[in-house]
Amino acid sequence: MDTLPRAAESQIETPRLTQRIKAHGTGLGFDLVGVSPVRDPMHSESFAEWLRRGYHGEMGYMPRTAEKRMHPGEFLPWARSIVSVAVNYGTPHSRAAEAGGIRGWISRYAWGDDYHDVMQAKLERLLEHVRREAGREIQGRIFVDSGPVMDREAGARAGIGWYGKNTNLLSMTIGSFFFLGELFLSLDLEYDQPIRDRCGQCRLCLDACPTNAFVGPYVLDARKCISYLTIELKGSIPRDLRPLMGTHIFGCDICQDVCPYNTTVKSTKEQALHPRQGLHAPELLPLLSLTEAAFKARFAGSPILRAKRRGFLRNVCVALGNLRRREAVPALVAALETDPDALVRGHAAWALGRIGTHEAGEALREARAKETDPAVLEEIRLAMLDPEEGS
Ligand code: B12
Ligand code: SF4
Ligand code: SF4
Repeated sequence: MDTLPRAAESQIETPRLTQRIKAHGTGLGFDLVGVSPVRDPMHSESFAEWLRRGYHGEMGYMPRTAEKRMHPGEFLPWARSIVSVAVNYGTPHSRAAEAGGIRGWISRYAWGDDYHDVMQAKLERLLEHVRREAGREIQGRIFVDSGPVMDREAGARAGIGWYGKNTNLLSMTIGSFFFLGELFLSLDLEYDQPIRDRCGQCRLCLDACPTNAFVGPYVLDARKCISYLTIELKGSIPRDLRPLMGTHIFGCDICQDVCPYNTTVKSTKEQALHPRQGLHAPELLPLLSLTEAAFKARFAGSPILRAKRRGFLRNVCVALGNLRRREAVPALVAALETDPDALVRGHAAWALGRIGTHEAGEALREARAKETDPAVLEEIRLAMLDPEEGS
């Protein structure tokens, strides 16, 4: 948090300043800009209940920072207003995988550069602009999913979108494929109003979730969500959920892809968020042979780094086990025999068990004789016990 020396110029009145901040935000490439006062979240009780029920799983930072998330005015006592911004990351790429090959699915938000970097840079420029315009000493702080702030609560209060039943914020103009960020300011501004719910009787998203992760409308048990399983969960993926994950190797878009408000999504204006080469429906087998260095080089500046090599290759194994293509057996056998990470070897064993060919069975038997890690040995034992297990 920085402060500026008091500027000599006269102060600009609140409505005009608000309009100028919004116009500048739009000029910087934000698709939506809204302003709200600093208040406790509208759904604090739902959040507390979500934590009490343990729906956050291993995301220990959620309960650790809950007090700050629920009381932004105590967390940042100097702050008066929040400028919420949204950047559309939608592109017209279809859900259908590209023709041929053995392919997986990376969620749309992770096709381009890391959004934290893209939005942080724009918000810094917006903050500089606010300081120039305000003509007096102000404080400001930027968040892009980067601190104990509830991005969707701020966005909803600022009229950026309404809470869809899938818990994502939805906008009439850009659907829900957008990122959120905030600029907290020590300025009073003119505030927007929340917009009304437009989900009505629809429940397409709730019914489409392959892991049944929604406890009900607006409540997600993150522990079952493919996004959590493929990105946030660091260890072994629960065996009963693996068969439900399809070919997702990083995140999931299903509950947004089915939403009627996403059928006519405009393509992002942000070049950095357009898909990098090979990330739309990527070929899976080459990913299994990525070394640590190759993984870091291939995904430099991408959100995919968050899963780390071990988590990402674990996910690739699960997708291959679900595809059950015999052409994948040699690559899975190589992973089972030589991957340096026990997590990857264990999930490769599971995938071989699911594919269940003679060659896969032989590889499992041989690995059982050589493997020393107890968790991998258990995966091998279960894979050999019942190749159809979990299907
Ligand atoms: C933890 C987290 C996750 C977790 C948990 C998700 C979740 N729903 O909470 C996991 C890993 C599963 C996840 C997944 C995804 N995430 Co996420 N995630 C977050 C994070 C860090 C915190 C969210 C949070 O506070 N959760 C707590 C729970 C209780 O909140 P909630 O589920 O939203 O519940 C609220 C509503 O349901 C509402 N509510 C409750 N009852 C009622 C009743 C009514 C009538 C109404 C109207 C509302 C309402 O109040 C609750 C509390 O606010 C935010 C960033 C941030 N700092 O805010 C990003 C964030 C929410 N994620 C984001 C994205 C893009 C995703 C994915 C789409 C990524 C992907 N493709 O895989 C998926 C979407 C999955 C889904 N259906 O939500 C974006 C969402 C942008 C948007 N348009 O909404 C955010 C805002 C990041 C960002 N800065 O852009 N995420
Ligand atoms: S992101 Fe996928 S797994 Fe998670 S709630 Fe939506 S449909 Fe279900
Ligand atoms: S699919 Fe239907 S219920 Fe779900 S967010 Fe979209 S409009 Fe709302």
